Amino acid sequence: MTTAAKTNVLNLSTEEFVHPGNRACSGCGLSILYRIGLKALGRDCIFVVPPSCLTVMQGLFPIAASQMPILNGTFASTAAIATGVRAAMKRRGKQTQVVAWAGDGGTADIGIQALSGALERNEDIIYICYDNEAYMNTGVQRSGTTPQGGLTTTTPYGKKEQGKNLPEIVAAHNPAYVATCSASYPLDFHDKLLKAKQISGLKYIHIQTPCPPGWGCEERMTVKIGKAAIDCGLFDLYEIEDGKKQLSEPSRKLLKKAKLPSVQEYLSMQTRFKALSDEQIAVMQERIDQKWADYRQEFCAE
Ligand SMILES: Cc1ncc(C[n+]2csc(CCOP(=O)(O)OP(=O)(O)O)c2C)c(N)n1
Ligand code: SF4
Ligand SMILES: [Mg+2]
Repeated sequence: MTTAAKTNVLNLSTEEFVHPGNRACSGCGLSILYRIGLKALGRDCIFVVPPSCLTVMQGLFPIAASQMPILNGTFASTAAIATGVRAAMKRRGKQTQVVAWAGDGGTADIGIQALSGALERNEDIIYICYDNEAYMNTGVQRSGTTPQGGLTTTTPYGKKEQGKNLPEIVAAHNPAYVATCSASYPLDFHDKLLKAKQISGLKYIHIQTPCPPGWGCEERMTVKIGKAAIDCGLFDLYEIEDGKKQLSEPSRKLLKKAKLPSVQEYLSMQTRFKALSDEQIAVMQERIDQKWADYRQEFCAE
């Protein structure tokens, strides 16, 4: 049921699908995911990408970072375009994977209607949302997934609302496959993509993606911060198939721990949370503790 860790640094394909050099900031979590993810997807795929850091990273004309065909569409229509491209491929008898790859703004906010329709129809596409928790490409505006209390240019005193739990919203549509990933565990992402390729219907993969300029951290901290989010139990890695949720190893191992590190450790690694009060952090910690108490009941029952 869960993805076995098949790929490691020794057996990871040495074939590269991304040309050296791209326009991402140094330390960008997305650039790790993109390079490793393409190794899992292979050459027979077409990407549909709305405006985002990924559009810029893939290449501003005339420089292209990617070796795959990419359709840059409008924000609102990513899943609808992917639906049409897949239908065209099917009509031609081709197995080509159609991969919609969008940011959190393009998924949780502007593209959610087209995504919801594609989910309801269970279209045979892979939809990847890399969630850097704000509209980064245009200068760090808040998005639907920006966490409560997070500082952005449009929430200068901290975001009031809680972030949308997008993978759970997607899961409520009962698609073929839902998985969460982290830029800090690119091989877990790689193997979940390998699995997604074998499943027909809509496969949704949601990736927490640290972004140094947007999160207010040093470039060298990207992987550590992503791991800290998982280790403190804030962000969980899991898969949902046939409505059944299974924690992936980096999160599953937390079930055995009597106490997790406090969320404060994760928050203090980034300047975007510096407006949070002690009371707000305590509420956040309570929510995490409750979630893990529920997980222990669900997964350690027998
Ligand atoms: C309809 C529309 N509105 C606004 C923009 C400007 N715009 C381009 S990229 C972007 C941010 C996208 O945010 P997200 O999807 O989270 O991706 P990220 O930039 O974080 O990678 C915005 C607002 C646009 N291109 N089209
Ligand atoms: S702003 Fe963030 S997501 Fe965008 S390229 Fe830079 S590090 Fe990556
Ligand atoms: Mg974003």
